[in-house]
Amino acid sequence: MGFVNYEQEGYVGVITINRPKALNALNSEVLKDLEAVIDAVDIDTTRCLILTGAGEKSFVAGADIGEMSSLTKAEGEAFGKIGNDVFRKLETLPVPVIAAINGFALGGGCEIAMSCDIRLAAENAIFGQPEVGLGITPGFGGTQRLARIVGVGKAKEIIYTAFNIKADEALRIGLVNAVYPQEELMAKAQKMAAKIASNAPIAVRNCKKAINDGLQVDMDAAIVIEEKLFGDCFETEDQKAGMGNFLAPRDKKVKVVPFQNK
Ligand code: DAK
Repeated sequence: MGFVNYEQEGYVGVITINRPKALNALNSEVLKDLEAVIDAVDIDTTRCLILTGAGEKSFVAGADIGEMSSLTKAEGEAFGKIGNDVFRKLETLPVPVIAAINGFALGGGCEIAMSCDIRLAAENAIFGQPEVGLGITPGFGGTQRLARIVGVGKAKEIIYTAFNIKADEALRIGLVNAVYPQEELMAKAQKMAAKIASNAPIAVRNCKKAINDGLQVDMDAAIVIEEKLFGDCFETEDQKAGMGNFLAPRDKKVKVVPFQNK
């Protein structure tokens, strides 16, 4: 569809932001297309998503500066809301999302990567929050998510200086999980996605919710969230299959029961 492609193979879906002439910058059309693609993901048949950008140069080079330059306050707020809604959808989607960062991840590009669960980067990836150089603050969650991922001091340094950082530095500070040569990036993302998809989907989904929701509250409340989501797995077909597979007699060839997402 439009500026965003979606392909699914087995349980893994790949979302590609496809506006390479503008280095996949996010204008309101891209954001609307992305929202429509996310809304259409069938969580009964999808167990992991990969988000990437078209081309070899850029993941997402930020929000569209041309479109933003003439916004009024009210329009700026409306644009910010579209972006924030899409980013929150990705973050709270009951399916893990791996960002495969194949180049520039600046401003809104860094922010959308941080809305994903796991970040894998190509060696040419460049990260940064250049907003203060443009006269604005990071507005798609950058001030919040970056501080949570890399810590307050590093986030403030990156945001106040607007310096870009390379993939190896992003790895060192924990902004990305791993760095690969560009030509290996998608295969590595696919391999990780396939591994995630091979596990019990309800359990994976509940882990995502427990981690995300638990980080918003104090430890006592977080443990209650965990207990609830732990309990929620019991009596599912997948819990029975997972434990049954483990307990099945090992001396005989017993057929492993696959996870059904039930
Ligand atoms: N917006 C629009 N077009 C962009 C773009 C962007 N962010 N980034 C690149 N392009 C376009 C360029 O204009 C150029 O278009 P043509 O001239 O060919 O038509 C094409 O992509 C290729 O770019 P370059 O020719 O510049 O390529 P280079 O290799 O020389 O440089 C670069 C690559 C990524 C270093 C450079 O393009 C660059 O600095 N781009 C801007 C990066 C940036 O500052 N990104 C952050 C944008 S600010 C809000 C919420 C969130 C936000 C805002 C508001 N609210 C709550 C309201 C988010 C803000 C941002 O993300």
